[in-house]
Amino acid sequence: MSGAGAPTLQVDGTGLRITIVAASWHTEVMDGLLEGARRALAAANVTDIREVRVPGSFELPIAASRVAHHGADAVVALGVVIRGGTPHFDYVCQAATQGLSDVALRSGVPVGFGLLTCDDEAQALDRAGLPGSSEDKGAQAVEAAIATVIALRGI
Ligand code: DLZ
Repeated sequence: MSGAGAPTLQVDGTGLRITIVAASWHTEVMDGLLEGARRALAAANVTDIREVRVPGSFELPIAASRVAHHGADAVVALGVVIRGGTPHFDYVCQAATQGLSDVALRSGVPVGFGLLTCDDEAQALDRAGLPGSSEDKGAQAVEAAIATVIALRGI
């Protein structure tokens, strides 16, 4: 999947309560995703920010579900899964992706999807919003979550 074609979203999240739920595997990539998300929240004027850390991406949906049912206007889920030599990658990616989608649909609370699913660490670092990265998926997940809150309010 290519990052080309991503929209430029100018979002104002003033007054929103946003919680980041973040996995802990692959520290350097996660640090980049988290910093990108924090930068985007500041740029969008969001000041009510919480952060919840979970062990791995498999645990993102349960944390996102709890947060979505306890007052957050939006959730931003961050994680990175790197393909190994076993089918484990597919199971973790599938569970996290489907789980996060279920949380959004069942709760009605937008979930920004900042889960990287990569073949190797180099792909992940290139998307992590670090110096030299070509993409900033943590920031994009924040912008998408805020834009969706605003879009839903207009319906
Ligand atoms: C077990 C596992 C593996 C092999 N790889 C990753 C990964 O690349 N990224 C990630 O976020 N989590 C990984 N995990 C951990 C699972 O997500 C989960 O935390 C454990 O299976 C315990 O439930």
